Amino acid sequence: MMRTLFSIFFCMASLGLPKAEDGSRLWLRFQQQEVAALTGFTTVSGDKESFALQQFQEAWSAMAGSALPETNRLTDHTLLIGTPKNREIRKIIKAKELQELGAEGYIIRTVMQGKNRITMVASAGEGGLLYGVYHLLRLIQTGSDLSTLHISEQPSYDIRILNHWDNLNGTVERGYAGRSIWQWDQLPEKISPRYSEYARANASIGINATVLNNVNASPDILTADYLKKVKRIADILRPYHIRVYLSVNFSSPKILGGLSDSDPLNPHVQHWWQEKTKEIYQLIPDFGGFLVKANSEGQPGPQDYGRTHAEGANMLADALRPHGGIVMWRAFVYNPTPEDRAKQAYLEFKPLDGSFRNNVIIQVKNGPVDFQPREPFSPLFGSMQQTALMPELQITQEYLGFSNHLVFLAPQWKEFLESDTHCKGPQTTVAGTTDGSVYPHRLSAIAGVANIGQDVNWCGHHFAQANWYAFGRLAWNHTLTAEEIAAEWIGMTFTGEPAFSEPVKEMMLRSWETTVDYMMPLGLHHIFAWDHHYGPEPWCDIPGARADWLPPYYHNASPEGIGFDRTTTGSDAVSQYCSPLREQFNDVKSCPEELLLWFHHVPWDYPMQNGRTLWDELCYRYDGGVQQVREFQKIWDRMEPFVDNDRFRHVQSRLKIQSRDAVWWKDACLLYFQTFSGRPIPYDIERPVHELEELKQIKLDLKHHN
Ligand code: GCW
Repeated sequence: MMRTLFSIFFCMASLGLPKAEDGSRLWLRFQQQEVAALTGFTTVSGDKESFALQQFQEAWSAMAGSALPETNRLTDHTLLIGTPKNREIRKIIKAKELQELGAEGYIIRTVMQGKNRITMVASAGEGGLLYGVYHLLRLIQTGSDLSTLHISEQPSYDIRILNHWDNLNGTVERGYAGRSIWQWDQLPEKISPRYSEYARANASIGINATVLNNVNASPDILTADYLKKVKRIADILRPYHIRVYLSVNFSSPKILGGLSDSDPLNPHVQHWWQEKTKEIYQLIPDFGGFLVKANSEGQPGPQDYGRTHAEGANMLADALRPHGGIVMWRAFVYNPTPEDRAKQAYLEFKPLDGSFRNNVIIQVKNGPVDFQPREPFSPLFGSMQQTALMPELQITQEYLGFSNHLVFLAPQWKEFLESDTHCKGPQTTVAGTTDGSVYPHRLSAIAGVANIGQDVNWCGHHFAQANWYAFGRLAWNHTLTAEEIAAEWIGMTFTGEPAFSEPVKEMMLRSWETTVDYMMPLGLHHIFAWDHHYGPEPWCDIPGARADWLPPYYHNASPEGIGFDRTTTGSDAVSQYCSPLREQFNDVKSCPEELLLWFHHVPWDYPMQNGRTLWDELCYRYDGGVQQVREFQKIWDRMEPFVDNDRFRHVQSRLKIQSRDAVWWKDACLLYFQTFSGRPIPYDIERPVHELEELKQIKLDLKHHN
C-alpha cells in the first residue's frame, strides 16, 4: 500500500503537476523553477545594510536555494545594487543623473566592463532602490531577457496610497475578504506577520502610503492608546518606504478633547489639532497626514458651523504644516436636495478652487456619483485648476460583485485616466491634470480603496489580487496598458506559459465590460439592491427613503423610455464638463453609447448605431454579459492542467456564482424594464428563467456574500 501511494506521489511529482497553493504569497511566489530563466548572476555587490539588497537576497534565496555570494570586486555577472554613496555605482553613473529621477526613481542598466557583464540597479534614494530591486525581480519572475537592460523609471504620482475602510472593531466597510488585517485589540504588543508581508507586497508595486482606518472615522483613532498602536504599524512599514496616514473625525476636538464645539475658526479647536498633531509626530516622525470625509453621509464637518470645506481643510493643514504633513480632503459630498446628485460635488467644490492651502489635496472619486460599474469621469477633474486634485479609485468591488465576481479593473481605470477633460485644450487627460504635468501643483497623489482582509488569499478572490496589483502599477506608471499589467500579474501569480496566460489575459481584459453588460449597460447606474450593493433591485422603493438612494431616481424607467436626463434641458450636469465635451454629451447623437442613459432619457424605440432599438440593444447587452461569463467558465476549466488544484477549484466555484448572478441580473432588469417597454425580449435570446415576482422576494443574507 505504502509503495503504491508513494509511486502515485512520485508520478505526480515527476509530471510536474502544480503544488497546492493558497494564494497567500500573492504575486511574490518566487518559485524555484523561475530561477531556470535567470541569466545567472553569480555575485551581488552593494551596501550590506541596504534594505533593498536584503529584499533581493531573500527573494533570490527562495528561487535559487541560497543567497548570492557578496563580492567587493565586480566580476562577470555581478549584480550591483546601490545609491551614489557606493563607489562602484559612482564609477558607472553620475549622481546627478540619478538625482534627476528623484529619490524614488531608479535606473537598471547592463554595463560591460571589459568582459564583465554587470547589472546595475541604482537610485538616489533607498526607496527607489527598493522599487528598482522589485522591478528586476519582476523581470526575473516573468522570464524576461536580462542581457541588455536599459531602464529608467520615475513614478507618475508622488503619493500612491491605499485607503483602508477598516473599523477599529475589526470589521471592514465594503470589505469582502474577511476581517481587517489590523488587529487593533492585539496591538501594540502582538504583531501579525501579515503586516510586513503587506508592506512588502505594496513596496513591490510601488505603493508608498496607506490610510489605516475608515473614512467614516472613529474619533478613538486619535487617543493615546490607539496612536501607540499606529506607531507600531508605522515602524513596521517604514523600511518598506510606506508612510502611514489616518482618517480623522472632524468632531474629534469636541468628542475627545471635551471642547464645546469643533468649529475650525475656534482658536481652542485649532490649538487642539495643533497639539494632537504634535503628539502624533513625536511618535511617528514621518507621519503622512490626515484623510477627511466631512459633511458627507452624516459625517461631521465644517459646515456644521457654517464654515466651508476650505476653512475646515486649511485649519488641519495649518496644524500639519510645521511637520511636513498634508490633508487629503474628500469631495464625495451630496445632500438630499432636489439637485441632481451627480452635480453636487462640483457645485460645492468648484467655487472653492484656489482657496485651499498648498498642503491640501482634494480627493475625488473617479465618477460623479459613486464607484458605479461605469461612470463618466467627475467634472471636477480638469475644471479645478488652482487646487491639487487626486483620483480615488475603488479596488474593493463594492458595486462589482464583491469578491465573488472576476472583474479586472485596470481597463476601467485606464478609461478614466485617459479621459480627455479638454479643460486646457485637447489632450488634457484626467491623468495629466492630476499628475502635475498639466497643472503643476506641489502635491500629486492617487488613492485606491483597498480590497485586503484577513482571508488567506488576502482579497477573497484570487483574481481580486490583480486589482491590488494593477492599482499599484498604474499609480506608479499610468501609461502602462491594462494588457501589460495583466500579463505581468498572470506570469507571477500563476504561470507565463502562453497556453495559460493568453486566454486568461483575454478573459481578464474582457471581464469589466462583461460585468457592465450584465449589470448596468449603456450608462445605467445605481440600480442595486438597497444598501448592500450586491444584486439587482431596479424596482426598489422604500417609502420615506432618500430619493437619491433609490434606483428609480437613476433609471427613470417609464412607458416613454429610460435614463437620466442630464442635458441642458434636464439637470444640466453636462454643463459641468468643458467644451466640446459638454456639447458632445448633450447631443444624444454624439453622446457615447456606453454613457447614453447616464446623460439622456431615451425612448424604447430609439435607434442605436447598429440599427437596433434601444430596448433590443439593452436585451442583447444583458444577454451578451451572461454569455461571456459562461465563456469565462469554459476558458477556466481548460486551464486546469496549469493551475494547482486549490486555486483552480476556488476560481471555478466563484465563476459558477458569477454565472448564476449574471442570469439573475439579466432576468431582474429585463423583466422589470419590460413592464415599461411592453416589448418582447428578442426571440433569439435565451429566455428568462426566473419570475419577476420571485426575484423581488430575494432578500440577501449578506453573510453569504460578504
Ligand atoms: O461608496 C459609498 C459606500 C460607503 C462609503 C462611501 C464613501 C465609506 O457605500 O460605504 O463609506 O461611499 O466613499 O464615503
